[in-house]
Parts: sequence; C-alpha cells; structure tokens
Amino acid sequence: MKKVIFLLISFICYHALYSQETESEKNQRMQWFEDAKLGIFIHWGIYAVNGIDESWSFFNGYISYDDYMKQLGGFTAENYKPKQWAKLLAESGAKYAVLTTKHHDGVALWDTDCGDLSIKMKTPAKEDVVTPFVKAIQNENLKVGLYYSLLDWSHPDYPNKTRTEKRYEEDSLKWNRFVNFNFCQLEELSKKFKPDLFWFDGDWEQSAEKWRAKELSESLRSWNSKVILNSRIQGYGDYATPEQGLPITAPKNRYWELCMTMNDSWGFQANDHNYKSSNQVIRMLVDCISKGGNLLLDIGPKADGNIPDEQVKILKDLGRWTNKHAESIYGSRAGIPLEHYYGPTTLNKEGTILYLFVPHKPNGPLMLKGIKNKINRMYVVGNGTKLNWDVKMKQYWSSVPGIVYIDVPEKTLDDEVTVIAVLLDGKIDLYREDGQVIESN
Ligand code: FHN
Repeated sequence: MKKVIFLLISFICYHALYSQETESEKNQRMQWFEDAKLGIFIHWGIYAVNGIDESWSFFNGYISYDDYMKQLGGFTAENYKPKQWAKLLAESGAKYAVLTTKHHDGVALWDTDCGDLSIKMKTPAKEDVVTPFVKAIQNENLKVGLYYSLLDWSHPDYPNKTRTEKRYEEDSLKWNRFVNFNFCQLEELSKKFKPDLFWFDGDWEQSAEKWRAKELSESLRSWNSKVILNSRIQGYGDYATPEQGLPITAPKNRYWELCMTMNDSWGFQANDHNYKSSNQVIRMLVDCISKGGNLLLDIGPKADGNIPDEQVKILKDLGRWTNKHAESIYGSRAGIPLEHYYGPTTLNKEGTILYLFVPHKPNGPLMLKGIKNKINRMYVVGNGTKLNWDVKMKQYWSSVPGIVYIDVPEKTLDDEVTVIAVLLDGKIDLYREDGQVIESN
C-alpha cells in the first residue's frame, strides 16, 4: 500500500512540474479573459504631479532625471479613494482592471522590501496604494491585473538610464543583481496580491535570455497556476497586446487585447485635451470584440488620486452602453466576415445568435447576406422590440441564400450604437461561394 501511495504522489508531482499545459487547459485558464472583453488600464505615478510623460520625459531628455524625480515630493494621493475607483470601473462595464505597480521610472506603488524607491518610502502619500486597490477591485468582483515594467531606468544596476546615458555596457555582476531584483519584486507582487493577470512592459530592451523570461514565467505560474501573462515577456506570455492602433485584421493569437488611451497620454496630463468622444470609444470596443479581442481602456488619475472629469464621463457613458448591450458583448466571440453585413458583428458562444452592430442611423433596411440558416426571430438588444424582415432574391431552385432586409424603427435606435439580435435555427452556417450561373428557368 505504501508503495502505491508513493507512486501516486510521485506521479502527481511529476505531472505538476513537467507537464506542458494542453491547449484545452490553456483555453480553460484564458476563459475569463476571453469573456471579459473590456478592461480598464490605470497609469498612476509620480509623473501625474507635473502632468508629463511617464518615465519617457526624462528618458528622452525633456526634463532632467533629477527634476523628474523631484515629483516624488508632490505625490500626495490625498484624495485617493480606491473603493470609488473600483465602483466607477465596475460601472463602466469593465471586468478587469490593470494598475501600474511600477513604470520604467522604477517607483513602486506598493510597499516593496526589494528596493528603496517607492511611493510609501519617498512621497508624502506614505502609503502602499496597491493593497487597497486590489481589495476594492476584488470587492467589485473584477479581476486584478498588475502592470510591471521589466526595465527600470532608475535602478543603479540597470544598464540604461536615459536614451543617451548608459550606466554600463556589459557587467554580469550588476546585470544578475538587477534581474534578481526583478524576481524579488515579482515574487512579492505574486505572493502579496495573487493577481489574475500580469501586464508586463518594457521587455524590448533585453532578450528573453537576459530577462531569464522562461524561468520568470515558470516561477509566476508555479506561484499561481491560473495566472495570465500578457505578451510583453519576450515570448513567454499568453496573449497579444496591440497598442494605440485598431488592428485592421484580427491578430493571429486567438487571445488579444488593444490597449489605448482616452486622449493621447497614458498618465494624467492637464494639457492633453485630445479626448476621444464616448461614441468613438464605444465603437473601438465594438471593433475589438467583433474581431474576438478585448479593449483595455486607459485612465490617468491625478497625483492626488482624483480621476479627471473627462475620463469619468467617458467611463459612465461606456457603462450605460455596455450595460444595455451586455448580451452582445460579454462571453461573445468574433462575428462574421464583412461581406455578409456592412458592419461589426459578434456571435454568442454557441454560434446560434448573431449580433449586428449599427453605429449610425440607417437610411434604409439593414442588409444581411449569405446566411444559410433559417432565421427564427430578431429583436433590438436592450429594448426588446421584435423586428420583422424581408427576404429578396431567393430562388427556389438556387442554393444561394436570399438577402435579408431588416427595417429598424428609428425610435428603437441607441444614441451611440444599436445592436440587433438575430436568432438562428442552429449554429450559424455561411454561404461562402461566388453565386451561380443560371442554366435553366
Ligand atoms: O513605454 C510604455 C508606455 O509608457 C505605456 O506604459 C505603454 C502602455 O502600454 N507601454 C509602453 C509603450 O508601449
């Protein structure tokens, strides 16, 4: 009996240590992320004090490093209300939130024991702002993402300080000391907060080998087997992270997320008034979900913790729309090719409901082409109006589906984007051929 128990324990340990995750295991682990569709990115740090580019302002020489770091003295977080933040993010319809725990400037937002540069140690805030954030986000039943910059332009053992100033070219002692510092901080973040997701950044300056990316990803997954890693860990991540530009074609990776700012700045910048309208933000979300991806929409709180009014408004407008159209968003999958409908679409997981997004006032009936299925019903999402439809150009002798024309009453239109649910008889079945020549009438 003892031998059987020993063999069983050995097998379990071997499997746990050496088994490669199967595709279906990965799909299971990624499920909440793929269903979530909308996350909120939060760039918060000392760069909000002067309202300048996060880290880049000193790296590019717009301001000296020393003057940049003087912002430490102005970071008060005196109006920081994480519970209010979390409620607002939940109201927006986001299902996860990603907070910068340390940007390229090396200033940690949590009470790190691995180094001596943190909000708690060096600013009037004198507090770990990550712990209350994580608790508040979890209380709203949102998933927690922690952003971490692998590069650290402040750290004395990191080779680069600014675009023109290098601390050293090659120094294995310093470099290993720096990588161990990264491991130390990431173990802290992993074990203190057990985030659902790590959002790495700054991996571009070194190779996977230099970062010890394979070992790092294995360590993070050993501390939390369900953790999701973004792509920016030199090839050891789970999903693609296009940034500040709508992918025109769906990224090759099934799992992907577009991160983008509301204006043109990641952090708070009072002079940046180039905000996207709420309608533009909603339509970017629709564009992402129609291709099976997520939108990670960024906000940049002020140094005192207040979220700028413009950003609050966009989050609330977004929340009105996502709440009304939830069934067409959350848990949806990529829609159908544009040849079938002149606009973005999504499908429910089973592929039996097609959602048509209508980002304008139609000048005539909507046109749906090449659907082989029988259509059982149609309704306007969020107000329940049932719709009739008309089919033209369906010849009894032809295998080419007819064209479905859908009249949408103006009174049912949403102020931003209207959504029509098309309930199909069975899983969607598309006609993808090029018509047919008539041989007899
Ligand atoms: O350099 C950073 C930048 O400051 C910002 O944090 C973005 C957000 O995705 N990431 C890097 C640029 O790709």
